Order: sequence, then C-alpha cells, then structure tokens
Amino acid sequence: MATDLKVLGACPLDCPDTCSWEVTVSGGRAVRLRGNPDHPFTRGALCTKVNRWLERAASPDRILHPLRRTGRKGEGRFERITWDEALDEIADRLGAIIGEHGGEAIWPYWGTGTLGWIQGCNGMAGQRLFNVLGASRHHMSICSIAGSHGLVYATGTSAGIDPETFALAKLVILWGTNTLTSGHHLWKSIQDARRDGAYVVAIDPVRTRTAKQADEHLAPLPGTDAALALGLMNVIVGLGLEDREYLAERTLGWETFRERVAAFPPSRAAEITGVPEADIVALGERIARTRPTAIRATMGLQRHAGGGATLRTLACLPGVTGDWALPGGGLSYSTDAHFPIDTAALFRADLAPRRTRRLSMTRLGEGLLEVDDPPVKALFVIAANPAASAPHQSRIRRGLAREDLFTVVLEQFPTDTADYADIVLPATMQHEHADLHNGYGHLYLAWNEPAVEPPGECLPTTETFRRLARRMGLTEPSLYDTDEQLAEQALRPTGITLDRLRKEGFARLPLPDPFVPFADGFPTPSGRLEFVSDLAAAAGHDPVAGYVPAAEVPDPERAARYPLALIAAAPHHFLNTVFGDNPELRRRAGEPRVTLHPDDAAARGVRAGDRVRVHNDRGAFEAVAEVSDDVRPGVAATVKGRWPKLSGGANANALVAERDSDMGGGAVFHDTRVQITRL
Ligand SMILES: Nc1nc2c(c(=O)[nH]1)N[C@H]1C(S)=C(S)[C@@H](COP(=O)(O)OP(=O)(O)OC[C@H]3O[C@@H](n4cnc5c(=O)[nH]c(N)nc54)[C@H](O)[C@@H]3O)O[C@H]1N2
Ligand SMILES: Nc1nc2c(c(=O)[nH]1)N[C@H]1C(S)=C(S)[C@@H](COP(=O)(O)OP(=O)(O)OC[C@H]3O[C@@H](n4cnc5c(=O)[nH]c(N)nc54)[C@H](O)[C@@H]3O)O[C@H]1N2
Ligand code: SF4
Ligand SMILES: [Mo]
Repeated sequence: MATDLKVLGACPLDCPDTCSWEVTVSGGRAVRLRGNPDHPFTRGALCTKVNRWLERAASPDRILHPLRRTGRKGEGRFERITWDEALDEIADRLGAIIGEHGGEAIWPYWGTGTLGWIQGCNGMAGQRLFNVLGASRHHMSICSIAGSHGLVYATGTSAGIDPETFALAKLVILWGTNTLTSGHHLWKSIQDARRDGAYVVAIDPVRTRTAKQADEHLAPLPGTDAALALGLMNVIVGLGLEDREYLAERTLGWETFRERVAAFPPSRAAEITGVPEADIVALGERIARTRPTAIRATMGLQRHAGGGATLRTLACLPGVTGDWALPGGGLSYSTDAHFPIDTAALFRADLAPRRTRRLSMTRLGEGLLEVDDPPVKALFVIAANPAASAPHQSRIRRGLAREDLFTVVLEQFPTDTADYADIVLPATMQHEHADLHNGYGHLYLAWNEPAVEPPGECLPTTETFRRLARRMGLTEPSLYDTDEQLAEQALRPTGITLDRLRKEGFARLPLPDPFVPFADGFPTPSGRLEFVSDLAAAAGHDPVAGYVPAAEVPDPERAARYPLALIAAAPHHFLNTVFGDNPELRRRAGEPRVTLHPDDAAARGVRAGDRVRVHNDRGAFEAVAEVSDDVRPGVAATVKGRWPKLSGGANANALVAERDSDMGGGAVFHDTRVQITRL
C-alpha cells in the first residue's frame, strides 16, 4: 500500500506570520494541509482563511488554461487558447510596443498575492526579463512603505524588535494593529506575557476583536497617533521618568526633541486625538513605570497622509524610556529588513539598458490615464487585483478599459482585474510550485517544496517568464536560471543553505535568542536613535520627529461635506482579495457591512440592518449598516478585500484617493472622508 507523503511548505500570503505548513499527498493529490507543529511561531495552527486552501485550489472557478478575451474589456468573456498561441501573441505585441514606444511603455505590476522571493513580489519574479526589455520599474507602494521610511529616519531600519520577545514584555501596546485578525500567531506570545502579569492596551479608532481582548482600549481619531505618542512622552518627561542615561548615550537630538514633546501636553494631545486627557495621563504613567514595554504598530497605522511621521515618532517613545535596550522592549513593525536576502543578485538591475522610470502601484489610474512619454501600452498584472485593491477604483477601471492597452494577467481566479485582460495566463498555487519565504512578523526563513503537479496547464511565474524570454529569442543566460538557482543566489548572505532549508523546511536567522536588535547601536548615520535626522531633512521632511496630520480626516471643508472618516481594514475571513470569492468564507463574513456609532446612525436615520450607500466625490459602495459604539463617533468602519463584482460593483476603494502619504509614496487607505445615506 502506498504511504502518504508529507511535504513541508509555507503560506505565501501577505501576512506577517508566514506559517510553515505540511501538505499530505496521497496518490499524487494533496489531501490535507495543516500548520507545522514543529515551527515555533506557527505552533501547528493556520487560520480561518488558509484552512480552506485546498478547497480553494480545487475550486471549479480556478483558471486552468491560457485565455484570450472575446468580449469587451471588463466583461470577463474569454476563449481558451494554447500556451503557444498566448506566448506568440504576447511576444508579438511586446515587440511592436517596444518598437514604437520603447521598453518603458511596459509596466510589470506585481501585487502581494504571494510574497515569495522566487514566484512572488519580494523577488519580483520576471524582473530580469523586464530589465532586459527596459520596462518601467514598479514601485511597491501599496502596503507598508510610509512606515518603513519613517522608521528608517528614527532607527536606521524598518526592522524593529522580534515579535517573539513580546512574551517578555510587562506592558504590550497594540497600536493600530488588529492582531487577532491580521496575524494571530503573535497572540500566543502576548498570552505568554499575560501569564507573567503583562497589561495589554489597544489603540484603535475601532474596538476590534483584538481591542475587546485587551485590558484597555483607547480610540483616537484616525491619523492622530503621533500626537498621542507625543502626549504620552510629555507625561513621562513630566514625571521625570525618562531614561537619562539611555538618552545621553544612545540617542541624538534629545534637547531639540524634548521641546517638541513639551509642546504636546496631554490637554493638547487630547484635543487632537479625541482621547480623554485622563486616559492619556494614565497610559503615560503606566508606560513610565513599566519596563519592558513592547509596542506592536503595523501597517494600519500608516495608511494616512502623515503615516510615515507616525511610525517615526512612535519609534522615539522606546528611546525616551530606554526600552530599546531591553529584551521585550521596543517597537515591532515588520521584521523584513532583518533578512539579508541578496536582492541585487535576484533583480539584476544591471541587465537594464539604463535606469528606467518608476511607476507607483497606488497610482495605477494615473499611470494608465495620464502618464505620457511614453504612455503605458502594455500592463502585466502579476498576483495583483488592483481593480479591487488599489485606490480610486473608477479611474483604474477607466484605465484598464483603454482599447489601446495590452493587458496580460497572471492569475489563479477570475478576478475583477482579470476581466480586463487581453490574455490571462493560468498560475500555479503555492503547493504546486517552489518558493523561498521570510516572515515579516518573525525571524524564520522557509522553503516551500512543491507537493503536487499543477492542475490543467497552470505554470509558476518563473516558468511563464522563462518561456516568454525564449519566445522572444532572448539570449541573456540568467533569464533561464532555475528556481533552485534563484533561491541559492538569494540565500547566499543569510548563512543558511538551500540544502539545509529544504531538509528542515524552515530556519531561524542565526541571531541571538532573545534578540535585542539595537543593543550595540542603531544603523543610523550617528549610530544612535535619531530624534533629529539629517536624512529626513535632506528628503524635505521636518528634521525633528513629530506629528504630521492626515489629509482628509482633519480637513474642515472636506469634513463639512463628508462628515465620517472611513476605515477599511483587514477582513477576518479574507486576505486582501484572496478568498474573497470562497463561498463558505463569504457566508461567514456575511454581506458587506459598514459600522457606525449610534449617534452618527441616528443623525442619518440609519438603523441596524438598513441598506446604506457609502459615498464621496470619487465613488460609492453599498453595504448593510451595523450600529455600535465599537466605532468612535465620526468614524465609519468597513473592511478591504471584497470582490467588487460580488458586492454590487464596487468596494471601499471606490472612495479612496490616489494620494501619496508623507513618506515613500505610500497609500492612504484609512484617510478617506465619506457620507452615508440610507437607501
Ligand atoms: N485576515 C487578514 N489578515 C491580514 C490581511 C487581511 O486582509 N486579512 N491583510 C494582510 C496585509 S496585506 C497587511 S498589510 C496586514 C495589515 O494589518 P494591520 O496592520 O493590522 O492593518 P489594518 O487592518 O489596515 O489596520 C489595523 C487596525 O488599525 C486601525 N487603524 C486604522 N487607522 C488607524 C489610525 O489612524 N490609528 C490607529 N491607532 N489605528 C488605526 C484599524 O481600525 C485596524 O483595526 O495584515 C495582513 N493580514
Ligand atoms: N481600502 C483598502 N484597500 C487596501 C488596503 C486597505 O487597508 N484598505 N490594504 C492594501 C494592502 S496592505 C495590500 S498589501 C493590497 C493588496 O492588493 P494586491 O496586491 O492587489 O493583492 P490582492 O487584491 O489580494 O490580489 C492578489 C491576487 O494574486 C493572486 N495570486 C495569489 N497567488 C498567486 C500566484 O502565486 N501567482 C499569481 N499569478 N497570482 C497569484 C490572487 O488570486 C489574487 O487575485 O491591498 C491594499 N488595499
Ligand atoms: S494567512 Fe497568515 S495566519 Fe493564515 S496561514 Fe497564512 S501566514 Fe498563517
Ligand atoms: Mo499589505
């Protein structure tokens, strides 16, 4: 009797936890998927979403063959074609476009469908080919970049503390992060801390499922967190409990920053944030007297026009208290930058004829409708669903509908974006291809070994681009590197070999445990935590860390027309738009909803269960109203990830501006003013 085979892999989704998983293969079929019990962070559990992975892989909707459009753009009508036909057509069209407009008329648009270094957006699979063609460069601005930039000005890197050290904290602050939804494995470390007496505070305009589990919840107005942080530091300094030795030895610019802190007494912080002054004083005192204090601040916090400054200023708080020096103290954002992956070796920028222009992921509408010289004539969408996930939906749709745009979509499912494709290419799922991953919420690398043969004619992204390169007659040898060669090149600086990773499935970075990242200084120009930064000044920012207001939320004119600030955060049952079409998860998630405070609902004659229209001058979506003081007055809460075509044609991104945040050109998803009207 054939025995079942167990194959180790990793979850590819854009989630900090990057779970290690084990696929059971029987008779060539994947019959079971579970979390790896031996992985210290996964601890045997996946999540509500990925527990349905194999069901998703076997879905009748899965795209299994290349397709060519037969209907109008956006209609989603296609005919099956062969790979040969698809590659011929793509090679011909690209050749003609390059001949007429040059390589920059091509935009390879990678999304976060998989974070892999080989198949996914971290490694920008296919980038080498696009370099050879001289294509425009893709700026991955959609998710975390503003906060990363802000942290670099303060601590020299976006890589904060190891989330596993939260188990050692005595005070845990969950700041603009919904742990139990958007990366629940950290909760185990928080529970460990709690068993040792730690106190947990959530700071979120919405009383999320995480905030409900916390000991205390503060609900600031969206985009005001830097003012709150300054108020808290003001309380600490007022008590004389700042860590003077740490400030003298490990930080730069304290004298100047202290003046800024002095300008934010709790009364002023209360006025800006809407958090009661007494609560700010109480939390400030608690932080002042509790060592170590661990702050978890993730991407939700920086989806505002002042998002970069927010993370920059939050990172100053553990500098004032000296927490950065302690295991279990400091701030955690994304551990990505701790992984010394050789990106230069992977991307091979040297293959490009010259340094080409960069187009921003969050400005797709602009890129397709306004960018000229040359205009974008060919769009490759790779593991992305911008018609659902990127800002200003109606503009994106107008751009995608351009008859003179040649769009190729590499997809697993018939998304709203795929509906606009000229050619759809069928993509493998994670258990069908090889990939290399790192967590951005822990310190482990993972190797994902393919467990089964791909269904139908699905191909991994790397193989798709190898075949296209061959079809285009390109001779650059590195375009044909195998997945294993790519992984070896990427891994070289990590000190962990592919052989070992393959054998063990995962490996922690060779760092001390517990890991205190800045014990020997910060990777800033001064080697210290920089309250005042020359780099920030040179980039046109305030040299001193501080509070930069959001764009729409505090704008009185906009507030008069659109009185509610909309937050569309991570949904519990979907991962961005992945699983947004899964019947069981949709059933559990229920209809699209928007939650209003009872006062705001009453002012609009809205009762729980009413159908409402959420709208502003950019667009609208429909939802069922939920009335609850889980949201603070003035805020309306919904989630991202809904498929427009399954939700009446639009989702929250119909209302979001195509605007850059203060740093890095990040997106401003939670900086959106709206009105809500009963239907
Ligand atoms: N289940 C699930 N998990 C996910 C995802 C998903 O779609 N579903 N998405 C993944 C991805 S791509 C990412 S980037 C991460 C994102 O995960 P998070 O970083 O957690 O980001 P968000 O869900 O956008 O926002 C988190 C919380 O911040 C709050 N918030 C919004 N604005 C503000 C503010 O101005 N101040 C404060 N204090 N709070 C604010 C929101 O109400 C929300 O509860 O999660 C990943 N994990
Ligand atoms: N309103 C609002 N909008 C948001 C956010 C928010 O907080 N609020 N969050 C933003 C954030 S943080 C992010 S990261 C973006 C995400 O936005 P995108 O990067 O566009 O990600 P998704 O919408 O999840 O689309 C990913 C697609 O990749 C496909 N896919 C998955 N794996 C593979 C693969 O191996 N190969 C190929 N070819 N395809 C694959 C999936 O089927 C899916 O359709 O959304 C952003 N949008
Ligand atoms: S989505 Fe996150 S929690 Fe769920 S399996 Fe993937 S990595 Fe783990
Ligand atoms: Mo993200």
